[in-house]
Amino acid sequence: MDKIAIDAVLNRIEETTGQNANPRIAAIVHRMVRDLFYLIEDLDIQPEEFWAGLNYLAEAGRNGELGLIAPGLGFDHFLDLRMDEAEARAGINGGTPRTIEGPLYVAGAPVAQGEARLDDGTDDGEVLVMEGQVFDGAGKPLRDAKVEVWHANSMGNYSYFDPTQSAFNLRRTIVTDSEGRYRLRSIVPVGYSVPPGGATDRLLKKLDRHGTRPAHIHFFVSAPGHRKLTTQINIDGDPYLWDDFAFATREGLVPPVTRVEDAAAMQALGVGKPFSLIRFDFTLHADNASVPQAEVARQRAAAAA
Ligand code: MBD
Ligand code: FE
Repeated sequence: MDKIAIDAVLNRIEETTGQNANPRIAAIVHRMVRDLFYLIEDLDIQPEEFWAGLNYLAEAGRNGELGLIAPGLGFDHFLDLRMDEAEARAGINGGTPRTIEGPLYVAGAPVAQGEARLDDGTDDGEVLVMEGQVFDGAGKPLRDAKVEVWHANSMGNYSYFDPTQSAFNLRRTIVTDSEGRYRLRSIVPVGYSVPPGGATDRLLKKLDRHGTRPAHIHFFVSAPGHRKLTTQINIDGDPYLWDDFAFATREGLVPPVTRVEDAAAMQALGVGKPFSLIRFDFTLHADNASVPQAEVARQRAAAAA
């Protein structure tokens, strides 16, 4: 069709919008419909392709996979880059880089003061100790900061979504001590892969892509008067480190991993084998009214601790 005819039908559709419409929603819907009409025209989308696409999205929604398709197509990372840019425009620079939350956080994890063991003892993976401090932008330690941490087990699966794991396995909230310190003992995670044969996997295969993330650990770090940080660290050496299906690996989020084989250190930890040690500090920005808040409201799973 020519542009005049397409715009004519688009205008007819938009004109049905009532006086009391929500202006933001109306603007978004008009723009989305317009862009999709032109996509149909420009790519000569056939009716069967249109319905296949609609039913694909419906299935992905029913199976809870939209939260995987979004990062797989780069949307989550794009939103991060836009937030980075908004902060830079407001003069907010430096600090620990953000990276995507992903769809696998569960609210309500047990809270511990200063340090916590995250694993329930059933995973034979390599023991991990991770420790560090939370600082403000001036380098002052933040006491009573909340370090919410969650990660996959050595099969790449997350508790709650993987019902074979105990409740809140590999999930905790750690409150920093008077020097802003946190410390955790856990097991080294393995990278997550999207469910085989699911909507995300099938889409990625059509694109000749994989659906694997490098091994990573998620964090929300928050303190009163400061912007909430959503980030991850990666386990260095993972073959997918810079080949993440969710595009979330960033410079500054790949700390060195030290292998500790010292007998006294192993004894102090109560482990009879070498373990991995990661030191990582977080730096938060002060609250700033001239930029959208960093905390993002979205639907999340919640369970009772
Ligand atoms: C994950 O573990 C994850 O962190 C993201 C972003 C997407 C899917 C699984
Ligand atoms: Fe993850």
